[in-house]
Amino acid sequence: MDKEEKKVQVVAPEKLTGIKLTQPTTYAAGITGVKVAMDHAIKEMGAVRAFQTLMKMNQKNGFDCPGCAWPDPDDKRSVLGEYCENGAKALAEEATLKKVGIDFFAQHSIQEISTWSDYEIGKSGRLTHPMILKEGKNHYEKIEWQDAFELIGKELNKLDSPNEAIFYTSGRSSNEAAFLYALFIRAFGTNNMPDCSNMCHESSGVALSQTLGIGKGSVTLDDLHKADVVMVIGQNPGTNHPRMLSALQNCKNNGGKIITINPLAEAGLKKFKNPQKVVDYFTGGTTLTDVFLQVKINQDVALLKSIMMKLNQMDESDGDIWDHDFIKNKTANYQELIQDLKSHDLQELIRQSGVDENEINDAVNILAPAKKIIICWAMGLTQHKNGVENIKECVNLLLLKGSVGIDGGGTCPVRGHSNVQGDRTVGIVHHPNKESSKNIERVFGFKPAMENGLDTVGSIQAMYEGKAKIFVALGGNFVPAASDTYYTAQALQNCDLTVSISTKLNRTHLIRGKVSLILPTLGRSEKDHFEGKERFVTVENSMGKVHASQGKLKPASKHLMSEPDIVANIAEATLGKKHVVPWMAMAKDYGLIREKIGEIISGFKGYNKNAKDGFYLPNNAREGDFSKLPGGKAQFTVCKLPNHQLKENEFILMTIRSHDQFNTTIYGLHDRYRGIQNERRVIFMNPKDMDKLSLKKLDLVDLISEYDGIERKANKFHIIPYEIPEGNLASYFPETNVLVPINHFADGSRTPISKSVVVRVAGH
Ligand SMILES: Nc1nc2c(c(=O)[nH]1)N[C@H]1C(S)=C(S)[C@@H](COP(=O)(O)OP(=O)(O)OC[C@H]3O[C@@H](n4cnc5c(=O)[nH]c(N)nc54)[C@H](O)[C@@H]3O)O[C@H]1N2
Ligand SMILES: Nc1nc2c(c(=O)[nH]1)N[C@H]1C(S)=C(S)[C@@H](COP(=O)(O)OP(=O)(O)OC[C@H]3O[C@@H](n4cnc5c(=O)[nH]c(N)nc54)[C@H](O)[C@@H]3O)O[C@H]1N2
Ligand code: SF4
Ligand SMILES: [Mo]
Repeated sequence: MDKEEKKVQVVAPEKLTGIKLTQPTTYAAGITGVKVAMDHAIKEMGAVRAFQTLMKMNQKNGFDCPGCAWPDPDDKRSVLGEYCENGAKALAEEATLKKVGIDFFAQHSIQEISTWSDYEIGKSGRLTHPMILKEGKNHYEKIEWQDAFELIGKELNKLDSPNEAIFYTSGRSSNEAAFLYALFIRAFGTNNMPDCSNMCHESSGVALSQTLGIGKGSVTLDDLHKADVVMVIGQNPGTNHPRMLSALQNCKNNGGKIITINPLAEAGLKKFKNPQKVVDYFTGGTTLTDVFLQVKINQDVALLKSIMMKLNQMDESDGDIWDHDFIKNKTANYQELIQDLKSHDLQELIRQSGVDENEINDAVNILAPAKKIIICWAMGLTQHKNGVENIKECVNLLLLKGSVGIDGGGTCPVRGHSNVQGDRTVGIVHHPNKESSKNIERVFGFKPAMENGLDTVGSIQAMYEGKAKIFVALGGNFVPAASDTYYTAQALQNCDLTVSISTKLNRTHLIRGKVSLILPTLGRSEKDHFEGKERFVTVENSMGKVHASQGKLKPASKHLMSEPDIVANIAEATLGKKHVVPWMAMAKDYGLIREKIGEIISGFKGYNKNAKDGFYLPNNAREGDFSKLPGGKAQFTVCKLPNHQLKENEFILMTIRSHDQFNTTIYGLHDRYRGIQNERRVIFMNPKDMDKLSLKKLDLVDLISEYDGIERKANKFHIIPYEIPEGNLASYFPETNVLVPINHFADGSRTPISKSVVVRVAGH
């Protein structure tokens, strides 16, 4: 092979696919949603298999949807199916009949595959065999499982320090797999456990732990139905948590109100036609949002401050707006917060937020008499430099109203991956928890690593600088998901060994260390047999409920191993057969893993007995118990306003999801609700900004970001005139990740600034 051929494309080709524009829709779901869901499922899975499997998804005794982390109802499940359009797409993607086997890799070099789009790579199908990419080779070849494990063990043991290894986790792994993985990593001697959460809800975890004493949300699904007001901030549930719309509809039917804060008028937040309610087809569905505040990107703090100032003025004149008993008994720093509010100029805050004052007044009038308030949020708040403070400002409002720890009120960070929350609970954290460390020592008789490990950004930097040499990923697609794609790719290419435990082929598999391994694993929807016995796993949803998930489909290949089996084998190959932890026995019997989780992590007593019915984990904020916080009180925080010094012709770009993707997995090329067909290389821009730059609809442009003197470029995007605030842009992730600088992230959580990247727009 010549030198040219050896280059792998680390980013997807900047190739256009033939855009068509339609009108953005005004409602989500409805009959089109059902049709699209079935089209995807039938195309990938075959009709009979698709229908049968979908009926088992999110049912008791069935399997948990591999899509997002939205909870299922506690009791009654719908006989029509408990899933949404994007849940069906997630299943179709996993349960596809297409295969990526030994022949596939013999036929296609990594260089060739890298010239395909991420959509094409994903559509190749399911991985079927363990594969190795040897040093200097361009094709993956088959390797026996045992040889792969021995190679990993040998390489890990060769390192000068365990801290030269990085162990990534994406949030789809079960509690059992994640617990075993974390246990192994800490027995090996490091806490280098970067996790997809670091790029996602880390800001929520940090803000909530510091203010309310628990890094998770406080509400249940039932609370959403009972709330007086639900605020949906920085979240697009119609696409990313579609069944949340049923909960919002329920809330509305019970007399609740919804306030939406978003730079985009997302379809699902306007109107929802419930696919399970025949009446919705005739009545046009439910209008969900009562007040829409079209905030400028990253001006939520300004907006929330202006809302709180107005409410505070009402409280000072009439009283009874804030919950003064709650504030007095349960909170700290109230005076500081009020003083700070008063130090701002209201009109200046309103101007900065970009929202019309009359609309702010509408929101204020809804909030004033309300007590049961829930704030839901996702990436629109977390992925900014002030991501942690964005969330603390939401907590401030809830605490002022006494809305935390009551029925129908509280915090609702809406989680991404279907078990990202569970993975963290059972031990995937780079800052080791003292209590569970002590318990590990008591239960297993070894001292787990105690030094703080590296998070996602820290791991990438360490690999880039040659300080870490082995990268192991339990799921995920690290290179396109992380920021600064070229930098991240170089970091992996500097490694001696890269290992991916995956269900499907993705770009990270092509970005090799000296040697690379792909270890194919079972998906959620598949039967997990061991010596003739069927096993089940457990997961935790966005609201802290743990429950069982049991796959129903025949596995994509008989050569797949379950995630716990793979982890246990790696552990044994690394630590030896005589290690104090019975790795293989635990992998064989997940009940034993659950028993140990019960002994080590609080809240899991009776785990095996309760797994099938499901159980809620303890949640101090839900109970209104803040005793573990300073002074035993929930904490108000004085939050600063974000400071963006934009130069002439600079914009703030948010990198968001289309309706047809799950993170880096591209289901299709449409973004139906936003009126985009057959193209992902688009930038949404305000028509006034287009005029300023003399741009016309569909013109082609490049994006340039410049941080610390380094220019980063993403080329060839169609300009789409869109109802987005002036000075703001939106485009899809992961195409725009090349623009996100590695060393710019949220203060306190180190979450990359994926929703506020400063860019210039240039003609292509
Ligand atoms: N179908 C599908 N489901 C998914 C995923 C998927 O890719 N596809 N991903 C999963 C994962 S891992 C996650 S974390 C979640 C992500 O769920 P979301 O957070 O809903 O995903 P994003 O597309 O990143 O959308 C961010 C929303 O925030 C808004 N926004 C951006 N910046 C700001 C801001 O400064 N202020 C405010 N108020 N709003 C802002 C955007 O307009 C957009 O509506 O979804 C999960 N579910
Ligand atoms: N610019 C920008 N970047 C972002 C974001 C953004 O909004 N903007 N969002 C961030 C967020 S919120 C997140 S969570 C991360 C996501 O980062 P990741 O979690 O790393 O990425 P995914 O695309 O979800 O990973 C998909 C891959 O997971 C594997 N997989 C799927 N199911 C399973 C399974 O059951 N087991 C195993 N072992 N593997 C499986 C498949 O091989 C698939 O290719 O991206 C982040 N990156
Ligand atoms: S809302 Fe999320 S978990 Fe529920 S079916 Fe849809 S994608 Fe799956
Ligand atoms: Mo996420």
